[in-house]
Amino acid sequence: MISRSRLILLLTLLWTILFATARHPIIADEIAPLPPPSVFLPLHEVGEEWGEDEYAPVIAFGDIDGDGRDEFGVITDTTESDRVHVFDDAPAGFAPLWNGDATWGAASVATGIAFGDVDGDGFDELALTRKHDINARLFLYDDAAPSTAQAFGPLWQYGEGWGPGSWATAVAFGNVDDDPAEEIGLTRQATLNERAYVFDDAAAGFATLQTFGESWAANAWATAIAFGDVDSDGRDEVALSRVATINARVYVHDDAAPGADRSAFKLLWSGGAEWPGEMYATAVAFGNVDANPELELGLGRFAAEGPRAYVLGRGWAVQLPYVSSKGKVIKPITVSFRDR
Ligand SMILES: [Ca+2]
Ligand SMILES: [Ca+2]
Ligand SMILES: [Ca+2]
Ligand SMILES: [Ca+2]
Repeated sequence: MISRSRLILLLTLLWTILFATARHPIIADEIAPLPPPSVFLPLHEVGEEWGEDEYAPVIAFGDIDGDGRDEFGVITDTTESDRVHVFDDAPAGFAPLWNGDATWGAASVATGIAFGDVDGDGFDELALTRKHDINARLFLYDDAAPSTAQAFGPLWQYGEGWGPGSWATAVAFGNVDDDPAEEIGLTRQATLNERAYVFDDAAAGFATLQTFGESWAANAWATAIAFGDVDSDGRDEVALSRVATINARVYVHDDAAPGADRSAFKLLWSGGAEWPGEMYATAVAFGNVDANPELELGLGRFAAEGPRAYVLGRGWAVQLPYVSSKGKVIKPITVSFRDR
């Protein structure tokens, strides 16, 4: 029997074809026009055969073979088989490129995936994070370049020294300095010490550039990290979201080389300090939603009422409006340069 979601999908597809055909009658040798941008149709589907309790917590795109087209990566929460699946681009028919790490322990769950170019060669590397009580919590794999000895070979790992109960929650890539190679951002669940890291690129041996969260309360931890150039100087700033019952739930820090008059990774802005104790920030992202070149900040929130996500415009200064996704001014920003 056809499912309701499939029926809706089929009707949407049919409608789109009829709509497109009516507007643009198909003639020989004409390239079919794209549907309107309000319509997205499936190009590729993953996971039909997964177990009924298995889901895809995070997906990511990146050009891991350097041909200018992005590959697609997805992690699953399985503890029994491969945790990550990478598929080639559309012209390659989304052919499976790599399935990884069925060898992880039975208690080990993937939590994050991201693609980024840590050596600046135009081929993205792949990072995975996991929830586990021993061994590494972050894995970096090589690109799929033909010149590479082993595609998806292990490049680097981190977190072996973390105690039980400490695990990696998210990973992201960004370029916080003036070279072409990207740095790695990592967040973690822990009750003390660092809750987030920025690691330098491959040429610098993935040395720790910056850590965050040492002063946070024992019940506070970082949920996500994102990089974006919010001031158009060519270097990415760093945003963090966190679970906390007081003080800010999201932070934006400066880049790694802001110039003589500013210190590296200085706190530029923080938000969410006025939220009730049970609310926390679940996600951060940067994107460009308007005409100015500076990136805007996206924020996800766990809450039983009120906005669950925000798009925040440039305003990394004291007393600028804190704006919801509806453009409604909620309250002025309170900037806090201290945290407990
Ligand atoms: Ca590619
Ligand atoms: Ca690379
Ligand atoms: Ca860099
Ligand atoms: Ca910048």
